[in-house]
Amino acid sequence: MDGSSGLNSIYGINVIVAVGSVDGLAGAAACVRNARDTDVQLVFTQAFQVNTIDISKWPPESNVGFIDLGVNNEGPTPNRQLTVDFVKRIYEMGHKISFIADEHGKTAWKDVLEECGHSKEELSIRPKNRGEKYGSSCAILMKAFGESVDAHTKALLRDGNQGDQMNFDTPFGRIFNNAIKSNMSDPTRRPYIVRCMAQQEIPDVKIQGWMDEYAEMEVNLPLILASREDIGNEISVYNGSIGRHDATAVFRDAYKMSSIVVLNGTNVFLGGRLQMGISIATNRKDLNVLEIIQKAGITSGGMAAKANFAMEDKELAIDVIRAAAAHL
Ligand SMILES: [Mn+2]
Repeated sequence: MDGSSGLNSIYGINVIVAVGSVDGLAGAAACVRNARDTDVQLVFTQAFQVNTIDISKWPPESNVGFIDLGVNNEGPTPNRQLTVDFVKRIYEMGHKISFIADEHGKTAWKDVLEECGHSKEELSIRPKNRGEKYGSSCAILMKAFGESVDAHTKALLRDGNQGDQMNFDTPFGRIFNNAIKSNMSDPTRRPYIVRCMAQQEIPDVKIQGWMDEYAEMEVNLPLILASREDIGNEISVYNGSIGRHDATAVFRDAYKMSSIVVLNGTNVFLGGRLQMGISIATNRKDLNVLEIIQKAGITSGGMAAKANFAMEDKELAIDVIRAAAAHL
């Protein structure tokens, strides 16, 4: 495959389905910049959520590209059928998959395409295995684009490749990472940022505002960590109401002090709306905090490693978690 065929394929693209990582965002921006259709539809998803994508909104006979999207055969609930059904739906609706720039496993993609009556030979850019020469989606795109693309495109792909290795300390990496992390669940941010950064090197006022929110979170992180209260049984309580914060960063650092972390005054999704509540999280694999809290009759959402609930349930939640932790 030479550079020009990869680039030709991008030129005719109508829909990009990408994962919302820095690798996915930078790769999508590089593709938007080099596409003929400036209104390329941008769909951000995760491997385990492709069943929720509404294909009916896509332009007829779209050329579709996947970026950083692996087959859903890993993670806590592997179910590759989800990916098979998604690919089948795309073809049934009259669209065509033009390229798959993904490094999560080429054999898995080959098998899915064949199960859907297609083959990787139809792709202008083919999936790779991480650990091969092309360790990120941006690296795969860089190779496919070749030397003919402009400096802006190359910079996007270079920084996206760094982001895939968790290095966000690059001009574009910092913009994508910081503007997204201050509100991971806002569905409007990713398409907006990708379209903007496809065309310019510096963030606009809106994106700068999102980055400033992240800067505020970084300032608050040590203050929240300093609020630690050790209540025994490997449980620490932190005061998140100090200010805007990245809860994931709080938990990551708090696990260095104790295996069970209670974060008071943090944004949680409960009953379909975002509200101020409490999260209890653990890095212990033998403790399903969500199950324990739900069994106590507390309305709670989240996952095995992290439960979200309302402020008023704090005492009961801590009691049941303490009891469970003490018995394990
Ligand atoms: Mn990646």
